[in-house]
This record gives sequence, structure tokens and C-alpha cells, in this order.
Amino acid sequence: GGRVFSGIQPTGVPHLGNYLGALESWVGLQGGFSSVLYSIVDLHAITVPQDPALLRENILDMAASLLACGISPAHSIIFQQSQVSEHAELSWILGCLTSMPRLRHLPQWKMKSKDKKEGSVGLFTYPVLQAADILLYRSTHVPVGEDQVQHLELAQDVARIFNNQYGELFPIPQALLSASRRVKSLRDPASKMSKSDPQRLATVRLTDSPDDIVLKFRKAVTDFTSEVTFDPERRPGVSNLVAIHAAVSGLTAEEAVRSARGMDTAQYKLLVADAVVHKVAPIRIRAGVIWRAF
Ligand code: AQP
Repeated sequence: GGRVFSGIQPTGVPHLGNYLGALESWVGLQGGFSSVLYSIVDLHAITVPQDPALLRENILDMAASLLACGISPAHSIIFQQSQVSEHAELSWILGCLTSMPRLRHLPQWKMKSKDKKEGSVGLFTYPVLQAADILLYRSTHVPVGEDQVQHLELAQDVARIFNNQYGELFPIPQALLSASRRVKSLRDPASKMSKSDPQRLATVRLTDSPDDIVLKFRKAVTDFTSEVTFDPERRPGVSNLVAIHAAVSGLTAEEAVRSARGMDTAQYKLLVADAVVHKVAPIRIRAGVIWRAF
């Protein structure tokens, strides 16, 4: 039983972080619930400026990538958010039940509005749109990373407020917390890997060629110690490599470190690149086939 909802923004070709942090678990949820909905959330993408032609292309890119990762239309509903106008309609209704201070305290708003002098109203209220995405389908389960827990709590609160005022309509959606797998930028291990990062070498995309993947790992920022250890606080660069290696190979971080015994970080980078190529190559090949069919 139960209904799963999740979304991804069409802001570029998805990357290793999107895959390890979300898409891989999305694949696994298929079949375990009575319905599973995955949305390409273009209304969320326009909370920051977008070029219309590029956005259209990114939506198709994302659809191809989702299919290539193993999300199957036979087992889940894959759709473009803006094609269902009720997302925006319900968002308005829920926005009327949400207080401004409640939104102002959400960490992502605090973070994102800090770099911009004035964030848009859309950026401010996008957690309400997220609540609408989830509640519109009366979803019961939402796969989320740690960074999204507070947004899900908003959806839960607003569902309760609505149910209290107007009668039981929405189930209270539960988090499906995935093991935290934050993939960091290969150029700056203090920040997360991101689709819209302008530094080409920072992000490993699911459509990168093996040569490109090797190049990006060879250039990955580490530190001046050549030994391979796992210490995210003090050695974020090398630890990111270990975490990626562990995730794509089904190892624990300790096992990954052990497999690097006798290697320096330069040699280890090639080992990690190879493990990533192994994981990503089949996805890239399938995405290419799907693209040509579009
Ligand atoms: N670096 C990451 N490590 C692990 N998980 C990640 N996710 C994103 N980056 C990482 C997870 O991917 C899912 C879809 O994300 P999204 O596209 O809806 O938004 P985002 O988190 O803003 O992703 P990006 O790649 O950073 O895009 P831009 O550059 O457009 O902001 C989410 O479950 C997210 O946690």
C-alpha cells in the first residue's frame, strides 16, 4: 500500500550526487507501493532565472536520464510538473494556510537568499509548492535527503492545518530517509555537487564519457597528504573520493580505505574514477539510445 511522490529539478543533466542521493533509491521504491510518482519539477526550476530553450531541453534530458537510470513507466508515473496545473492551484490554497515566519525559518531560504540580495517570492514560497506537489496526490511516503526533512515537516504541518479546518482530506506524508550520501563538488569539497555549478570539472554528470570522468577525478581537489584516509572533517577532499568509491562499489568507507592500501591519492583517484565509470557507463549508453528515440 501507500503512494510515493518525489521530484527533481530540470536544471541540467543529473550528476553522481543526484544519482547516489536520490535516483538510485527511486529505482528501488518501484513495486514496493501501490503507486509511485516522479515529477520533473520545472515550476521549482524557475525560482531562479532560466533560459526557456535550455529549460525545455533540460526537461527532455532529465526524462531520458530518469528512464536510463531504471525508472520505468511500467512501474511508476513520470511527468512534467507544469503539465498538471493543479500543483500551482493547491500551492496557492496551502500558501494561505502558511505563515511568513514559518517559511523565513527554513534553512534553505536563509542560505539561498543570503547570496542573492533579494530572493524572489517564488524562492521564498517554494516549500509551499513542494507541499502541494506531495499532498495533491495524497501521497503517504516521500523519499528525502536530510536537507529536505524540514520541508517535509512543513508539508505535514500544512496537511494537519487543512484537515483541522476543513475535514480529513490529506494523509500525513512520512519521510523515507535515505542513508545520507552527500556527494561534494570535485573542485570544492566544502560545497555539494550541483547541476548548476558553472565549474565544468566540479560535477560528474551521468552522461559524461569515461575519459571525461577520469579527467575530472584526476583533477579532483585533495590536500597535501598523499595517504588515503577517511576523515570528512579534516580531509574533505579525499573523504569525498572514499565516500563516492564506497557508494558506487557497495563498500563501507572503511572497506574502501582498506582497498586503497599502498596507493597514494593520485593512484586512488584513478581507482575511484574506474569504479564510477563502471556504474555510470551503462546509464550513459541507455540515455543516448533514449535521446535518439525522442
Ligand atoms: N550533491 C548531492 N549529493 C547527494 N544528493 C544530492 N541531491 C542533489 N545534490 C546532491 C539530491 O538530488 C535530488 C534532486 O535534487 P533537485 O534537482 O531537486 O535539487 P537540488 O538539491 O538543488 O540539486 P542540484 O543538483 O544541486 O541542482 P541545482 O544546481 O539546480 O540546485 C534531491 O533529493 C537532492 O537531495
